[in-house]
Amino acid sequence: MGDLKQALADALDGARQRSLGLLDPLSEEEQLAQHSPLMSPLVWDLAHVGHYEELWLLRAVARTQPIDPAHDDIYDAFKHVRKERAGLAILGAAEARSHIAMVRGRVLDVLDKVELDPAVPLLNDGFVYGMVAQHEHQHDETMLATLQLMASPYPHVAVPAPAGRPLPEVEVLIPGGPFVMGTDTEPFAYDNERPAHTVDVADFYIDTAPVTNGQYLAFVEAGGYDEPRLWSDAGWGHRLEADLEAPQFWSPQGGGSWSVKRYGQQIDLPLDEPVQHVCWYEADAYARFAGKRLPTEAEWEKAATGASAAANLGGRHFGPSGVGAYPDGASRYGAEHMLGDVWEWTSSDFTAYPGFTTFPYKEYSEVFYGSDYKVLRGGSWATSPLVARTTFRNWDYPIRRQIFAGFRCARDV
Ligand code: AVJ
Ligand code: FE
Repeated sequence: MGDLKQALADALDGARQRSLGLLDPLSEEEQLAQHSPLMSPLVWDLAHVGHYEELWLLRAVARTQPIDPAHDDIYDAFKHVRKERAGLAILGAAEARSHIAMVRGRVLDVLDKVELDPAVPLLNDGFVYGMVAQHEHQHDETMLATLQLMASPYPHVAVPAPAGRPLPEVEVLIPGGPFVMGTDTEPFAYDNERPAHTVDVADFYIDTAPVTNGQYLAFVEAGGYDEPRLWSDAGWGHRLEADLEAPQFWSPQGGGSWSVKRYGQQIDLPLDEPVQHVCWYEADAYARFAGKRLPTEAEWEKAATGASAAANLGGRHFGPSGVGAYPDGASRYGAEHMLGDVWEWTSSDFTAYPGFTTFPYKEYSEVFYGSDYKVLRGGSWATSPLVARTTFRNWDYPIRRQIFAGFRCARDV
């Protein structure tokens, strides 16, 4: 096998070891259960990544026949909403494992023989293999969100995250002017990151780091959740309807102290870590409280120029690091934690870049374009380094909190 093929096989293997490792500590019942109406049964995610792999690395690449036609319904994310999936005839824990292992075996045989023809867009630079490995890692992050929602503690070993350090300055100045947004050259970039195009932004300040639990606590304690003037109309409506009072998983301990539930353990709120499990409406209200605003995704991407993957990624810490823990990952402008720790809500809707074309299928990006979804950037502590890059775009509804999302603020000069 050539170097590229070996790297692709390694990427697939790395994703698989991660998926299996995440589910290893769980009983069959826990893998089949519906832990939240927002999430799939864990074993559905596992078999779904195998089905996606069959679709792209066997059926698309090698024109094979469907292994089990029923899977085209059961494991299609568009055919059944998440809360219905436990009621489908899904594979059990052992069956799912042997099924996806069988698919993987055939995939490696095909990879061995296929010509990665640069004239075929799906195969150029091994794109479709990168797409499938990224997809599995994205579902691993989804599974980590499900595990956090489980009623019983998730047995795991968290490698302690590095401590923070005092930041040199609270915000950095990003000079206005054109920059190149998106990419034409990242081999595994999704269609929504393309094409590269020039965008002009005015001078702005952006926070050096994401808003911390300590900073967010000041908003909670100042009555931010009871001050409609800090919220958008839709945000205030949602705050009332969902009875939001603090980030998800926080609980007051009396006397002004708070704890947070993390994978079933109750810990003191770590004040120096980025806040997570806040929805877009909460982020937007906090920014108003701070006299600032959320950055646009163009501003975010410009500020992130040169940020490196010296960052809290890959999930081994099971939570964010202290703010300031990764000075080496700073962007060209001195913005830290742009990659890793928490996804960062931006003010932008998820829309197509000028010149966008769907590739290779419209259900990855195109069907989600519009004003229903807000863009998140940067990846979280649970995001694989294979996925985290400064051009990567994530999106979700502005009410969602189960994802590992926080934010940083910006302001005009
Ligand atoms: C990009 C995270 C919004 O989980 O819905 C997984 C990724 N796409 N399978 C999602 C995805 C197809 C997607 N997000
Ligand atoms: Fe998927």
